[in-house]
Amino acid sequence: KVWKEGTRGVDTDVTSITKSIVNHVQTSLARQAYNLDDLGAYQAAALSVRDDLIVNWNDTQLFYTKKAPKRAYYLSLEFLMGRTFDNALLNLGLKDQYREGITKLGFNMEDLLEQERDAGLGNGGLGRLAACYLDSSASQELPVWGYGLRYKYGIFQQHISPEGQQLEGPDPWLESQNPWELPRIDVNYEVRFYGTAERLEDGRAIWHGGQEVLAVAYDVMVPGCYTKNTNNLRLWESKPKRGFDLMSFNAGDYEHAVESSNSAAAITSVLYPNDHTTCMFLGKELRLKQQYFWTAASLADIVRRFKNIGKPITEFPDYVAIQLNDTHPTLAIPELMRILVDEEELPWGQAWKIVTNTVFYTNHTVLPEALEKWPVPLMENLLPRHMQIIYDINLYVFHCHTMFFLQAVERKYPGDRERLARMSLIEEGYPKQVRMAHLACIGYRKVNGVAELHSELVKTTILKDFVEFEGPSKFSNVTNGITPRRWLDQCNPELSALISKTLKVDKSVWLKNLDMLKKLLPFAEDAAFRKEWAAIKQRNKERLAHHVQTTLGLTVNTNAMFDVQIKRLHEYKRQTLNILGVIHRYLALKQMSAAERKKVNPRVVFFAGKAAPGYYIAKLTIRLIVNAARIINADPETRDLLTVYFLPDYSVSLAEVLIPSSDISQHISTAGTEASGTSNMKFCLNGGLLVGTVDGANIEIAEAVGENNVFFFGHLTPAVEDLRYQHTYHPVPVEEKCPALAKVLDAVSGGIFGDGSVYDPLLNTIRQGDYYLITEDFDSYIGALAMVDEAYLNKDEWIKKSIRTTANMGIFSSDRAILEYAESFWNIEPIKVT
Ligand code: DL6
Repeated sequence: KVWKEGTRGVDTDVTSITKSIVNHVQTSLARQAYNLDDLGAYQAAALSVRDDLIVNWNDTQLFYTKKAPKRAYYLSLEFLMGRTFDNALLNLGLKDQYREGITKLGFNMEDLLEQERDAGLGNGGLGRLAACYLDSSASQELPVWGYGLRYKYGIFQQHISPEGQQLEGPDPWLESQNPWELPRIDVNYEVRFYGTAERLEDGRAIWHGGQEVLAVAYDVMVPGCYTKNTNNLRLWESKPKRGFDLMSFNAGDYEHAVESSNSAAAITSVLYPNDHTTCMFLGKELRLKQQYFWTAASLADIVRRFKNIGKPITEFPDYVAIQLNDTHPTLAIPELMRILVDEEELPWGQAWKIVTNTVFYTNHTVLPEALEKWPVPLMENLLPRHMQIIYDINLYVFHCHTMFFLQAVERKYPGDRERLARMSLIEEGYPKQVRMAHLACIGYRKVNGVAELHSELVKTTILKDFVEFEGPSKFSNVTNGITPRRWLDQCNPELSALISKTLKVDKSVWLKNLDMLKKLLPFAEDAAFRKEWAAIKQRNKERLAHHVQTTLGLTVNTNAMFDVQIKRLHEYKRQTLNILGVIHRYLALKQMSAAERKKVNPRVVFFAGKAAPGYYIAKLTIRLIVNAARIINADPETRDLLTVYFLPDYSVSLAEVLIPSSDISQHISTAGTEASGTSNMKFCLNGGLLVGTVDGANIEIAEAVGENNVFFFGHLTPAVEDLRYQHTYHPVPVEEKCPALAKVLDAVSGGIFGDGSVYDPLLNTIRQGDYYLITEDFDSYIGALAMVDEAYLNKDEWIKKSIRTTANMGIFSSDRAILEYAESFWNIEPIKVT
């Protein structure tokens, strides 16, 4: 049922909405309605929506406080929220009323939606997953809060130079007023760094001296879909504890006077552009500072809220579950130990029991280079007490709370020194390093991966020793999910409306029970339905073409198949394979006669994604894409049949335009490298088909939608290690192994896209070593694309596949995923705010 109960905090008829917007123009913005621009109108409308959100949010928090249910806290260093206005309107069920009100005031809803800046507080999949989980928690009425950082600068802006180089610019997203957050100056905690930790005889320690900064809370309201439940995302901002050093100021030394306040503010100034390479953070003290600042403030807040219930601290795990999103918040384990041992004065064993019953850890990658490690000297200096605790965990009580961890390992595997060294929290070397995944693994209640294959790989590779030591029961899987509110209803409103009309069910129902999409299956056989379905896809293509025209001034052929790959640029994701495949197609087209070309299926290939600023090879791939696109798109012989676009500055908002338009999308990582992927789910939910490797969640998508509706290619995970071995120790030249690829590489080196030598470092990664196995998969990739072409020729069959794909995607709703976490891990229940 649509949410229309009399529990709204504000009136939501069109007249009241219009009044409220005008009122905000005059009071909150102190402007006049008659000379207002789109930005002002957006701000006033947003503030009006916020009024409703605030009442719901307040009621929800009050309700939770009164009922004191067990709560879960999702600690994530990244929340890639995107825009809020449209999402809030849809979740509140108020979009139509606001559209009418805004039109009455002489504005256009779409123009106002465009005024909002994306909240880009994340790098990619991991941060967007966190945002989907917040939406699902609120929509499924679960008492879940998110905790993160309020970065002043989000993910960098990407510009592309005329030579095709990625250039980075800052993202000052808070420059204009952010109506979606509530500053809570009254909620603040002191966080300490450096100083000395003195051990006391009773096992406690006193940590003193060093630098103290203030963590100040900003609350972001997270509305559920058609429910009053409105959860909270608390983001911390760093502030100096004292304004500035008055002594230096009085002595005229102004620089020194503000030094400490600048260093405090720096902690939350910028999001690190992470890219699966911890070496990027090696020695980056500020990154470690961010991690501790955030976990310390969040835990202080969680403990304070728990204490307000008035229960003894031993009951902490009955009221609190803490989910670590990757290893970034692993310091929560030693920090909670510090609070329990040093402040609450619990014996070590009791404290450890509380920690290990409270904390859960999700792993998001098995790439060895991405596993976080921190140098011991850095940790010792910045967090002396935590380093002591980590050493103690390593040596002292583990599992049964009576035995040293390493001693327990030793007892189970006598004389196995190598295993001991492998499992230790500390990796030997110069310098020694703390292995954060091991810490998360020891201090956990459950560990999970994010897709079936990935979870299996976690158990059999990076955490194999721990599974053998502890048994497999604590290691499990929760396959990722995506919120259908943003990734269908919001980004593809016409498809959403068609689904509601066809199922004869209000969207407020099926959007929260996505398995209902299965009822679309019989309609794949209905010609009139297929026509409507295809027409919506076509209009979505035109919407994207319009976007490209207005932003880049380029004309896109909307009669072609749209082929999309959008994700972070990384060697393992193999955008290189895609662009080499495009060049192969181009060369083949050039060889064809005019008659042959007539039979070819026209294709437009879209790329979008950012490369980490220090990731040279990934940036070179962008350069190759941009320069190949320039030449290919200008070729009068082929341009009706093949064009390529690299859309700069990929963001959540751009994805919302790209995804509904795609006929086919590419998810082509080397088998065993992509933990899950979530854009694959978004494309398929919107009726785009998938070409991909047997990797991550592609596998489960194929199981759900039927293998005949996806285009798989490439080697399987078990073959990868052996192939890499062959490439290293018995290399065969590309010319022999894959002549088709050799031709493409030679064409690039030969300079068809400008100076070929520029690309040598990129092409050499394939010619020598080929760690990501492009040579091995190239032929079957080209074969899969040919099958896509063939399938697309039969438009009717293609649309049937598209409908069946959407119909079977219900299982990938993040509602399913979050309910799995709630039931199997956190032991929390939905609680409806009344
Ligand atoms: O689980 C969310 C997302 C997965 O879908 C991607 O497959 C995976 O690459 C990503 N992992 C990370 C880990 N980052 N680091 N380091 O972003 O998680």
